Amino acid sequence: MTQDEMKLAVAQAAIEYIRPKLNDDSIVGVGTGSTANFFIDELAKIKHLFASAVASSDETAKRLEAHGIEVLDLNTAGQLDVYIDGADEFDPHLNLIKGGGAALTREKIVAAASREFVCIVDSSKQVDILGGFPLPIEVIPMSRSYVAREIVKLDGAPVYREGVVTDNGNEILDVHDLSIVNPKELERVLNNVVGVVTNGLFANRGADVVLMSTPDGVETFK
Ligand code: ABF
Repeated sequence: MTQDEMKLAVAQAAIEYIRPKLNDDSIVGVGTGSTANFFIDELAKIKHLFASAVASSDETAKRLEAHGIEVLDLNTAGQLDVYIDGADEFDPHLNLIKGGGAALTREKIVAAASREFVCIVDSSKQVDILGGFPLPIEVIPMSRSYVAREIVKLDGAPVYREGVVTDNGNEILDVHDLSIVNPKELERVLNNVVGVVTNGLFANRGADVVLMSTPDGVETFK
């Protein structure tokens, strides 16, 4: 099975997972990335079963609209029933690292505004301890060097993701060499560094469900 076939399989499993929860008024939160793109293409096939969507990035909004799915601003939508998105890593407690696609801030906002967060991944994303994937941090541009120095004090090795500007006009630092044994605490500590907009740890609001594609089928973690 190729990685794309696994992404398609988990996208289809997510459709089956959310289908019974949808009604004419449902607004679906939709994430960003290649797995989310498979999900969007599958979601388009059942667009008659829900009202509209909220997107976690401009790229996702474009893809949804290209399928004829109405995209609402989150301020208009209010609380969402369900949010479906990928991740870069997940641990046994369903804590996540996200933000490899630089959309972490809007992803965290949409996740926070949703009753249920369904994370869709393939088995390459499963880890015991988060941190093998460099932790993305979105920063206000003028704070980048200051935030980097503060992260070095936390024993991380920050690398500026050159040439990337987020949908919010900010920059990304990718933090290497972290072994994240207490993700909730580190998420809070990083949030308190002045200039940090968002960090890619989704621990204080992790996933409610992870659907993980393997060559033998899709596994569910709750
Ligand atoms: C988003 O897309 C991100 O938070 C994460 O960085 C990435 C995962 O992408 P992919 O599905 O392409 O591996 O969900």
